[in-house]
Amino acid sequence: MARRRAAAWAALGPLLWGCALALQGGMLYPRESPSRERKSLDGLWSFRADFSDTRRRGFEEQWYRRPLRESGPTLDMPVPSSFNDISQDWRLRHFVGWVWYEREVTLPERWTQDLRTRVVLRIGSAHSYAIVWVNGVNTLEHEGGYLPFEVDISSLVQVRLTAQTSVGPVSDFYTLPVGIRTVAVTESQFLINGKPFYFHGVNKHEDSDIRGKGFDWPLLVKDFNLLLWLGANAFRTSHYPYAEEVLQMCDRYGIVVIDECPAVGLVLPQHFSNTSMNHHMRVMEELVRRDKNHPAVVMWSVANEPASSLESAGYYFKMVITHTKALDPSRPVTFVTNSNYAADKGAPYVDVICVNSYYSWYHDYGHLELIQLQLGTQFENWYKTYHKPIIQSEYGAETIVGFHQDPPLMFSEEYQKALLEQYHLGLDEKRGKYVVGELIWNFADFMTNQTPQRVLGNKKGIFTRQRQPKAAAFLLRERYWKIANETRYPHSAAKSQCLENSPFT
Ligand code: GCB
Repeated sequence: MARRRAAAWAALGPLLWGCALALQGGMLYPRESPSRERKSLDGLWSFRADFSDTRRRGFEEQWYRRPLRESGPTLDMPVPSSFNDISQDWRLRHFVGWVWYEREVTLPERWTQDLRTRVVLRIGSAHSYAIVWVNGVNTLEHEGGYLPFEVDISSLVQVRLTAQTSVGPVSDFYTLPVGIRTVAVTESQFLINGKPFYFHGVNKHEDSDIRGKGFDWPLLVKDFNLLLWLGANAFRTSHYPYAEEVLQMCDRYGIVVIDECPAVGLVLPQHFSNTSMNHHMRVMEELVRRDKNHPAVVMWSVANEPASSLESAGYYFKMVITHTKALDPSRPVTFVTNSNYAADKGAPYVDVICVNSYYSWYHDYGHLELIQLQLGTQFENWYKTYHKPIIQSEYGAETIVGFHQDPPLMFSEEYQKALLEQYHLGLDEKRGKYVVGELIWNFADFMTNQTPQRVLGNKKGIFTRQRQPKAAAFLLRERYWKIANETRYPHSAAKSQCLENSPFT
């Protein structure tokens, strides 16, 4: 098969490939029209700051000649954004010197094959001195931020290309990144590629200040930098499917996902009707169809905290879970319960017991000393009844950043830390036996309806809504990296080894 693609790679700077007529004496904002097309280059770019003493290694080693990844490690950097604010690497916070951005772009065939088409690369703005290479050729230099600049690159990208397979010309191309792994569940273990896997991670929400639920690359990259900082290896998409870009990032970073459908609040008897069940099954069909090719997804969650002790919940979950398993026999299926082990009618049908509990939060206020006993009893009861692996799928405490109280009182940073510590003692008792994971509620504070229980939203985040750490984040970081190092490396291995890598274990 002879196959070449019309591809170009460009170093440094966003944002736009345009196909336009020359404009003498002005620079119009690129708008689409019947004669003009645009292709936005916003999104993830490869990035490297030149930390060498002279800041000139990139020029000396000619990083622009080859894809950036071939001359050393790169980071993902969203464009547009400020690299200083996204990273957890303190060296980038105040970095001054050359930084290299690179993006590989596939151009529409007609742009590259129709020689009458003019292809223009436009940079919206780049601080503060920009040099632009296209396919390794220096095409433009520009000094000063804020203002756009552009260059005609037609001659660099227009070549006659043919695509042919043994059965004839090819008119459509699609690339699908793949990863191959197996998932299995035993009586007491969750296995990935045949090895026991322990989920040490978070529950998230698609939420942030101002933007609310809207998808945002800089926010996503910040969140992934925080997940790596934390040493998290997993999260649940509580309580709905997340943007596909999120799952693409998980595939690339080796973060494991429990993919949840939006069945939250199934609490009334009428929610377990046939109409509801049929709709639920259709949603699972859509979810599996969309996400089945993501290796990061290791389990489907069909609901969060349904009234699973209702009689009708038994048949309901039997049907929904059986249907989901038929759609995807390769992955385990669960739902997240807050029912009592003896009353739960759906638990017989799940592969993994995912249980939420809020000891010393929604009851026994302040009685942190009860947590270990209550948690131990919870785990033992579930295990002796079902002999299935268990994930503590939620636990946590509401905390207002900056509130301090010692001895700890509810809502203070000290209380959140102390509560987590008690949970961790209880978890460590059963980790390695049949408890296969812990997911903190929640990664970050998030907005909710107003109720007397919420102080401007849910404050159980270990990060604030603005993604700054509370004291508990440091506690969890210590723990997650310790677990990551224990499960990934021999005991003697240094923490720094893992800090450079994904904690996928
Ligand atoms: C839960 C729910 C979650 C809530 C959390 C809380 O059990 O699953 O959606 O936000 O408790 O903080 O009350």
